[in-house]
Amino acid sequence: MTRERIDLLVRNAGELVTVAGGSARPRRGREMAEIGLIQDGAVAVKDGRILAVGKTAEVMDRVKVDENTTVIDAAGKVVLPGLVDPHTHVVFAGSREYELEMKIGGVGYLEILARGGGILDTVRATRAAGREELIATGLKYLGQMLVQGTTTAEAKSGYGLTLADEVKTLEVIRELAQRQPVDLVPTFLGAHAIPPEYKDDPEGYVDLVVDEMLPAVAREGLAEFCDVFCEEGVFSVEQTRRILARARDLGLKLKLHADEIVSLGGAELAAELGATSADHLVQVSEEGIRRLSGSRTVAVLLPATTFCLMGSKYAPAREMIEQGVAVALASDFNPGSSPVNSLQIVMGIACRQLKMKPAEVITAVTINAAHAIGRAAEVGSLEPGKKADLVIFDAPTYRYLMYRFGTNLVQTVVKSGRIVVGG
Ligand code: IZC
Ligand code: ZN
Repeated sequence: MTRERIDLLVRNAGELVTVAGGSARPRRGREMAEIGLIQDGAVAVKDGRILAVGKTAEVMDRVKVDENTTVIDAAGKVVLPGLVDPHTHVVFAGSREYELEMKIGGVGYLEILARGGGILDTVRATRAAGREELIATGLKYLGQMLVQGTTTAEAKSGYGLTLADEVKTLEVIRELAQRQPVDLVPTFLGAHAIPPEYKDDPEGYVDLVVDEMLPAVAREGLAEFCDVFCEEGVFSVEQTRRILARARDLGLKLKLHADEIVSLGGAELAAELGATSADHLVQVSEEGIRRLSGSRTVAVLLPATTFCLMGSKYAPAREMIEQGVAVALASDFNPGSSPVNSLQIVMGIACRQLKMKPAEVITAVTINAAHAIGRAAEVGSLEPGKKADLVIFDAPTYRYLMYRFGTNLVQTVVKSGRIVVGG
């Protein structure tokens, strides 16, 4: 057999975590702890794709390293697939640090929104912002995510809430995808809040989303997913069903903000509609868990949000995993309920508050996260043919990543075979 010349080799990894074998469907139940751990592992990369993965000696036998091959020695380090963040609101203007005192004083998230603040405050700032400003802040936030190990992220609109401002946001996401290394998956979230001009006519706003925004977004190919903030005082289950059914007819894939603050039956609706993911699920019902476990819908949990909202109840992750729900984790990065864009922090909180085991957490931020945004064939594991996205952590074991929570342990990030962080 002739050995293939390669562009990049990562070798001698203390722990190489492949998460291989889960590309066809999300991992659930006990499978969530199967992470394909290889000691003294190596990854060979050619033309931006993974060519070989295995023990260093086996990989070295199959490839040809020449003077143009970049070789990284990962002895004593942990190598993971590039992290996937399947729920972010990364395009927005302004910030909402003044909500801290309100939250400490016991004012609820939905109460702040009902007073015309919260999301609506960010809507005012985002409408007023030009494209260049949104691109500049987006580049800054995505750069922060990349240095912390995120190589693919979902990105939602939802702070425009007019046709023009939603299109502006989705065009900014398209521009951001071309201007920095993190792969972006665009989601239309026109149904994020009822804008002030429709305060007394919420059905009129749903009509606008269904009759004008969705057809325009689909026609221009601006989004791959449609999401709705299905929540008490925001969009009802009926309104959500109407919006998502239309989105599905137009060829978009579906997501929902489901059962976050009030248990409305969002999980059941996600399963009914065949949504790709149901997100949050802090207040999911027993029936909701049952429906999700019998569906292909991925449960995307956002524990940094519960932490930032100072909530006492977290999503019932253990129960979901034990009942066979496929669980993923995301940052929910946004200016209100989760100004956190580090998946390492989310991973640390997931162990401590969701009681997820370190191996389950790894699955939840790699292959299951990739399934939650329809990218499992391309990213989320280290397997031949996939994009060469990987992260080298200055950590002796994968468990150390959750244990040492709060410090950025990333040493090197490789995106599509190119070193984009570290050396
Ligand atoms: O800006 O508060 N939950 N949407 C739904 C958010 C949080 C974002 C925000
Ligand atoms: Zn969200």
